[in-house]
Amino acid sequence: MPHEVRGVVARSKGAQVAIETIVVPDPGPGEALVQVQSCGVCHTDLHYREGGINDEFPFLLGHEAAGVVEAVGDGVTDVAPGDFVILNWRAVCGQCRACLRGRPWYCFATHNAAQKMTLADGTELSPALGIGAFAEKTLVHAGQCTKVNPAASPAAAGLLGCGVMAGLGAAINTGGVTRGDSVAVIGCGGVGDAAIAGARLAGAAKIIAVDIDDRKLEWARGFGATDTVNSRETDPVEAIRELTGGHGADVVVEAIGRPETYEQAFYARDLAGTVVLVGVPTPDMKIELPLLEVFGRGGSLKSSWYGDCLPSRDFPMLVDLYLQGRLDLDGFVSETIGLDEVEEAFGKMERGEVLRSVVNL
Ligand code: PAD
Ligand code: ZN
Repeated sequence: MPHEVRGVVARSKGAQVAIETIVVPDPGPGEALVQVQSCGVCHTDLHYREGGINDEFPFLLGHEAAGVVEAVGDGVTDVAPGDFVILNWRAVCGQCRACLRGRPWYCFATHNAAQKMTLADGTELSPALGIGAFAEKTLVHAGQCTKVNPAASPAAAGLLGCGVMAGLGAAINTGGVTRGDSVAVIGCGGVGDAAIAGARLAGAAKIIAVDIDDRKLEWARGFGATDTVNSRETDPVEAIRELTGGHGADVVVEAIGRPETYEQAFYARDLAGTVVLVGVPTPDMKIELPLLEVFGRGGSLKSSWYGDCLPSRDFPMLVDLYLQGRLDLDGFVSETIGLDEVEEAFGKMERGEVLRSVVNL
């Protein structure tokens, strides 16, 4: 029997989102039906609504979620009804060339549910990042459910499902930040602050937060920034060099996705340092750099998708660190809201008033 639930749908490009009745099928082979408890509002949901990802409207938004498995389809053995899970958008296939090379965090053929959720009239929905969790229930591939300790609050745990994992992983997994490193993070929204928290967890000695908003810099200190730079007032490249003995930082994380801030990151790193781009640019953006500088500075220029995370490895570990009080996930939850407040939350996000608004269901 299909389930009729409420969900937040973006019908067409730029139109305000609205709550609609969603029809969720029972799980087929390899699938899981999840009762969503919390789902964070991420920038990517807004990108979907604006048609910035693709044109496959209508979208069922929401993808940064935690909940309880209600039912599973045939052949599912890793999760069972009653399990507390974080939903992920990297259900690795185990068979693509990245998986076969032992690098499943680059998996090129991740799994999603085979069946479609629909509107009441049968119109097929495109779930954001293959999840669609601004809904009372959602249908995913069982591999998209990562079991974690149920002692964690769903609002905090769910954030590991996207933005916080992306930032933490950009620092730890992609950037390889380690004990004693100097790290600079440009852009201190939810993703940048998570990179700061990740750098602190990894033992970085100096963590420089850069933003154009003093309120964001204040929050960044709370997550572990040792120094802050308002780049509206101060040249961030000069400031980062000054704070690192004139050299630049070992690892610079760009968490905005703009050419000018990428360029700052490029010049603010030490020789042989690492730049990690985790901010998502738009298709029109271009960057020009002297090739001799690219060569002469050595080191590496990397980009980070989903923090190069492996959900089965990283989510349970990070939830445990959270429960031990070593990772402040609650600090990312600026407010909890209802399903009917997602549109308002987009506004707050754009005005920089929140790190994360989290829908509680
Ligand atoms: P956000 O809008 O909350 O944060 C962006 C921050 O950048 C804000 O604090 C701004 O004040 C600051 N900022 C803006 N312009 C500048 C500037 N010129 N100089 C300095 N600071 C500036 O977004 P977010 O933290 O949720 O997301 C950040 C990016 O990460 C965004 O592009 C998002 O799409 C991307 C993202 N990537 C992944 C991934 O897998 N790579 C996952 C999730 C989100
Ligand atoms: Zn996201």
